[in-house]
Amino acid sequence: DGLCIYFCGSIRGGRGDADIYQQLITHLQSFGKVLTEHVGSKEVNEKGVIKEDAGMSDKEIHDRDIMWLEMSNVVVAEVTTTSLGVGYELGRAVAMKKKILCLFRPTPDKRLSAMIEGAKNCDNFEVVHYSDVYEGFTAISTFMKTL
Ligand code: 6K6
Repeated sequence: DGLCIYFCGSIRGGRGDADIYQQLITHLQSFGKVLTEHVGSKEVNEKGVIKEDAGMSDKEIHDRDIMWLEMSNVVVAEVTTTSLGVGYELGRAVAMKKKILCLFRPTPDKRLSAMIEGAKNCDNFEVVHYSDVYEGFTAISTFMKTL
């Protein structure tokens, strides 16, 4: 009930998967509070401009996101669209010893960074390959049961 979830998805790295982020966030909201729900917002474009947040500096965004990351119990990242910000958040989350689930949709021309795929271990860092959003929901539900 008091679970805080930090969702990561590309913003300036490209908004091509924003619809999928929104669906994954909606599913995650049945498990707890998603602190970063704006990541799935249709109001966010590739410049990272979001209506409610217009006027926040990059430093304010960074500092608020790191505070939310510290508050969170679990981190779920959709890593198919390459994003420096998501990679940075995942590195910080590992250092904070957070429970992490990465979701990746493989295609013939796309391989996940070795630094994400290779971070997979038994306890804190999971990487799941999936093909449609329903498989993503299942992966999230399975992961949440291990908490
Ligand atoms: C407001 C004004 C200007 O930009 C905004 C909104 N931008 C962001 N707001 C909140 N979180 C952000 C923003 N830009 C990046 N992030 C965080 O980095 C999110 O938590 C994403 O998971 C990740 C995306 O990084 P990039 O490198 O793809 O932008």
